Amino acid sequence: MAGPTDLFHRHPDNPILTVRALPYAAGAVFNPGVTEADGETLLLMRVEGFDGRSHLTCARSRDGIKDWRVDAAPVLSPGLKAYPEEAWGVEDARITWIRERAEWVIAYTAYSECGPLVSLAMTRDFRSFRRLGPVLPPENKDAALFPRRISGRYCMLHRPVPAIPGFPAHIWISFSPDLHTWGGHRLLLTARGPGSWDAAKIGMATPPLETPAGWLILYHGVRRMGAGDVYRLGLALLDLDDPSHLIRRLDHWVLGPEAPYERMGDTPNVVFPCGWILVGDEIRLYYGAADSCIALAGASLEEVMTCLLNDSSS
Ligand code: BMA
Repeated sequence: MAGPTDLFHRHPDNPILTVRALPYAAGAVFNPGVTEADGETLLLMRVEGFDGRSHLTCARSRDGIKDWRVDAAPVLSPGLKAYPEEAWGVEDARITWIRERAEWVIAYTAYSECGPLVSLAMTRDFRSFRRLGPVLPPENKDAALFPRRISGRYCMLHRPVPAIPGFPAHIWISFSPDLHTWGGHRLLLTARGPGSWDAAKIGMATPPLETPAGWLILYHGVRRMGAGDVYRLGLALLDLDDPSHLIRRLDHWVLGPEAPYERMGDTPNVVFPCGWILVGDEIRLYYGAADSCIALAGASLEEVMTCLLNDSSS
């Protein structure tokens, strides 16, 4: 049986996308959301401009690895008068196809002058977007929606930050009848504190993936080291009918910065995915590396589930 750190395999062509693939000049491209649209892989990438603010731009590819066609202009940019909470940029889009709505709902970080907060936007074509605006106040980010209602309610995972300096930041779950109003807030997954790889703060990586055994959750965990933060990834499983119930959580991380493009960049030692897709049994995980470029890693869903379900750590 594959151990936790054997599950994900980096693609040999990594990094699969850098700023050189963009049709306009920018500082960095990273942390993409991903979905399948019109038979292609679509990335909604965070692009950092030379003013230091981020916007979102689409890239499409037939095989999801090469020949990316990047839009000539951003699809979601900050600076609109109607959305002052985006004044410092829009970041880290997580895409969920919601079948009953026949549209994608995107949870992203709007960076306001009062800190980061959670905003939602909808699209049917990744060309025009309908913003719902902020749904959770600052400081909050790393939000991801479930693909369907559970017991009649939409569900969202997110990461509020405690106002007390040094307090760890955990993942919460909230519920909504209409995507506008969120309540029933509950603590779901905690940063594990000193001595662990996910000590200081944790946040959702990708939207939850439905499996017969439960909702598969990938999250990032941060450990503060002498030389700075290290971002790694962990797995957990939530109950299908009651996602506020944690079934299992691995003790070990499953992917951490090792490759040079993950170790060196604008922020060293970061692997930061915002999306994955399932192709047959293969999980394709797209992630930002060192806040500078985009990389791809694959894993077998069957192996992931076997590892998680046979783990005796929690
Ligand atoms: C997090 C987010 C991510 C970023 C990561 C590492 O807090 O802001 O966008 O990739 O830090 O710098």
